[in-house]
Amino acid sequence: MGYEGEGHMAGSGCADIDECALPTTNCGANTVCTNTVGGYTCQCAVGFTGNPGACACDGVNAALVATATASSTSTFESYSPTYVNDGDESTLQTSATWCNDWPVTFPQWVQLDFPTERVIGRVEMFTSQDYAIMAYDIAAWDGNQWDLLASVTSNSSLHNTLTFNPVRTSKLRLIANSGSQKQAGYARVNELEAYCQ
Ligand SMILES: [Ca+2]
Ligand SMILES: [Ca+2]
Repeated sequence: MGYEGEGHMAGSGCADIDECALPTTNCGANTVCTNTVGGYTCQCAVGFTGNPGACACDGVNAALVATATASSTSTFESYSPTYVNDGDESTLQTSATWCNDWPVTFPQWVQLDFPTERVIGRVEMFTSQDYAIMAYDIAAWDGNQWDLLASVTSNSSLHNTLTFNPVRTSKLRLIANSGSQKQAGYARVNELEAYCQ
């Protein structure tokens, strides 16, 4: 098992079989298959815990290891996109929020780049006190384009929980289609969290 050709000793004409490339190999859901000489191993994918065949969502906010960037950032005060994944869910306005530059044309986005692909099925969004973003989308990069995961309209809440069919992705975007009722030209995001489920 695990080899093809004559004999079963390395260097005696055996060639390893890449079991991971075979359609008959199935590590189970949310796993990573790694080919080895003479065999293969299955492990739970990043973001999942347990054993292959029963890998469960680890419940960790994947955004914490992501790099945050934005389409534009206000230079008026300190509105860095790094505030969206600093682990602080504060909805305070000062030095705790990303805010787009002004004047700019909407949509404006803030993006999380994960170091490795993650399965995302839930997003938690926190915005600034008094500045609930009225309309925004959540989208995931599928390698070719941005796929819409959730769309929020007529929002007046500072905290939104958005759930959707889990996707495997390397990048997540919040695309603000407007600002707040108070300031239509400014979208403010204080924290963007991403979970498997
Ligand atoms: Ca192998
Ligand atoms: Ca924050």
